[in-house]
Amino acid sequence: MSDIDNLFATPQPQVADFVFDHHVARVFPDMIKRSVPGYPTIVESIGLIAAHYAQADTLVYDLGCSLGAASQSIRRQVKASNCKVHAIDSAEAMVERCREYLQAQDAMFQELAPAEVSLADITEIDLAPCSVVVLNFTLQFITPDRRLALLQRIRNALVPGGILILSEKLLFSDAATQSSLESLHYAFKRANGYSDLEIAQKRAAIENVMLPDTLETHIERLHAAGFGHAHTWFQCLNFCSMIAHAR
Ligand code: GEK
Repeated sequence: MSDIDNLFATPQPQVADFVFDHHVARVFPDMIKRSVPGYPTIVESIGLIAAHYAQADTLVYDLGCSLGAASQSIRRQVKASNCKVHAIDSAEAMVERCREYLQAQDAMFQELAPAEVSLADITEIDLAPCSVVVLNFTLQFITPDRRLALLQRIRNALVPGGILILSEKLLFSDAATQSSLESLHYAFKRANGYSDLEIAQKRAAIENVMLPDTLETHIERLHAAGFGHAHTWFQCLNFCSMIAHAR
């Protein structure tokens, strides 16, 4: 169902800003696996973590779900009764394909938690009572001045004992760490078959669209949003995933 990502393989006179359109949706599983170190482990573990924290009669949200990889993992592993997955994305091309992927999963497995997919901007919707919320590499695409308000709404929708799983590319305030992990990330992409041209053009396309923060900024913002303890549970190079606990 997924094609090889060669979107940036030919020279482009002017590299346009990255958008989640039909071209990206078509190659997305290949693109994210070859670009984000640790992505398969993170996705599989999100199901495990969600299963541990999901509570009966609540929702599990997958916000910025793309093609629903995290939702699929959650549906397989969450066993809490009357627990439903709500996957949301603002890109029509992603939502269309996400529905197809989840229907294909329905045809292959029994005993999956039910799932619903919606087209919506996650900075504008009301959230229902939930025990687990997943932002798997989504917050970095939200305009920085809207991030705190989104986290506050998530915090307020979480039931006691609920958690947010937040995965992000990281920046490092220490220049030597930043340079070391950034060059290792490019090495990771080269090892996965991307050329220097593809890496440079993708970087140009994404630099105004995806704005990463440092781990310190994330933790401070999570506390400001009303979360209690927040900690990393995974890091591979400059990509990490955190758990933030609702008090
Ligand atoms: C995964 N979580 O595979 N509202 C809803 N969706 C949004 C918004 C918004 N305001 N802004 C961006 N998105 C996925 C991967 S990709 C990460 C997430 C990446 C969506 C956007 O349309 C895209 O599908 C997703 O956030 C980011 O587990 O491509 O690096």
